[in-house]
Amino acid sequence: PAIAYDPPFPAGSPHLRAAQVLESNWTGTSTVPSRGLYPHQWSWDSAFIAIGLRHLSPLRAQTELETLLAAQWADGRVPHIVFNPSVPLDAYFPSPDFWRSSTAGRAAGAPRTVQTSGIVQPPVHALAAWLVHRADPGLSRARGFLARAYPRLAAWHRYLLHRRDLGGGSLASVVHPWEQGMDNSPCWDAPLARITPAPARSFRRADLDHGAAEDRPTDLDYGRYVRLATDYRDGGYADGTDATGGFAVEDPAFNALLIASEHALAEIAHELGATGSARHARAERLTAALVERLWDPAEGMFFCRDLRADARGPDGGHGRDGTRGPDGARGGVPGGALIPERSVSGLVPLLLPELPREIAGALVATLAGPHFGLGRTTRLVPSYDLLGEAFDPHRYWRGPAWFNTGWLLERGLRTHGERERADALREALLRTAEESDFAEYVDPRTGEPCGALGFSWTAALTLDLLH
Ligand code: 9YW
Repeated sequence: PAIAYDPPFPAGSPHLRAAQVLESNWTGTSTVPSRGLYPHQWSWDSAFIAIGLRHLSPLRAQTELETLLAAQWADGRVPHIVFNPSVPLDAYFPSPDFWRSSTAGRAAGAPRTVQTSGIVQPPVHALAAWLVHRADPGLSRARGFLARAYPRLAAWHRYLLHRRDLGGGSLASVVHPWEQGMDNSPCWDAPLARITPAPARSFRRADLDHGAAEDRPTDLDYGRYVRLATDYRDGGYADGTDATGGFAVEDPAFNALLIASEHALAEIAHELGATGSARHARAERLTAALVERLWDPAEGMFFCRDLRADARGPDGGHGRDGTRGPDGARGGVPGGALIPERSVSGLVPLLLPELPREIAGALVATLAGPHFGLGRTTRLVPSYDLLGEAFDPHRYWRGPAWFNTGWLLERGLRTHGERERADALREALLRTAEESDFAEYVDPRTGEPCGALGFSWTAALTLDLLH
């Protein structure tokens, strides 16, 4: 839409600078995460971007989500990338000719008119749609924004809750590290070690044209990402009824975002004149499943569950403190084993208001404790355990702090009445975003910028925190 906005902010103010980032990353129908590194539309980026964009232009924020949802597959999946046809194929890898959505994805109902990837990303969209609606309910109602988005969002959740319940315990599984959004998290090291990497010469990494190699995943990681994506594609992007693929993980952040979005969908249903109570009830059941399957009371945080772990093998169990049974299952929880790596993902469920009080309290203690150090040794929440063997303050999701997880935890702290900590985290996020020129990620201790600058969700979530 041609709605050049003119935010009334003084020159050089953080508002204006953040708005400028979003303006220059806007393509006319959606926002690229970063001009050089990520020149297409990414799914969970768009949700976070819309949350910020609503403060500048509710119309653009609605359009951002509408563009993404227009690329939804008939089976309900919302693809993790929607490709811009005017960007050259070699600008980003894997490109549309790798995913081949319109042919390989035909049985799963990929759209014909637009090229997409075949995997998904965390379901932040219903939450974003609800927040975008609330920024300008009059415009939203006049455009039928929620009435049009609701069936698509409902189908998206149905896909995740039915086709992706690979563990049979009600949670959604991811079948590729890119789906969870934290590509090279140390959580994936063990499940990925079982995957035979695709030969390095079989693909070309465009990301290294834009990012420093030591800030990015390794070539070996990429070989395994490519193998998993190729296998999924060659199977027609079909989801088995059990964990038949090489990689299947239940992730705490992915599922917490699904739950938060299910609550938002209940609010949307209510706004549209239906009752949202069945959805609220489902979100509560999912919260119970999250606790049952992924919470570790001894460690005071949530962990990923690797559904493909050989539960009978010597390291099939949780393995750290030896208190797990030889089958790796805790308290009779069937399916795989918890992965003993502390990731920021395991803190994100703090977002959920109905989390039992003692669990919320334990998460806050873990956030401020030695592994994440918030307010003590770190100014922002690291993506991975400061004391973990794999910790690297500059390498992508193996230590650096990211602004989307920071925003989610700020919300979580506020939700659970931790006002002082939330205020401090908010201040640190704002200061670091501005000082780093809206970096993609930063060193969690020093705030030193890493990855791309002028990164869209950093700018968008800064704007949201400023409001
Ligand atoms: C890649 C776009 C995406 C994010 C992911 C992040 C990265 C793509 O960039 O993945 O090529 O590695 O890990 O969370 O959505 O910003």
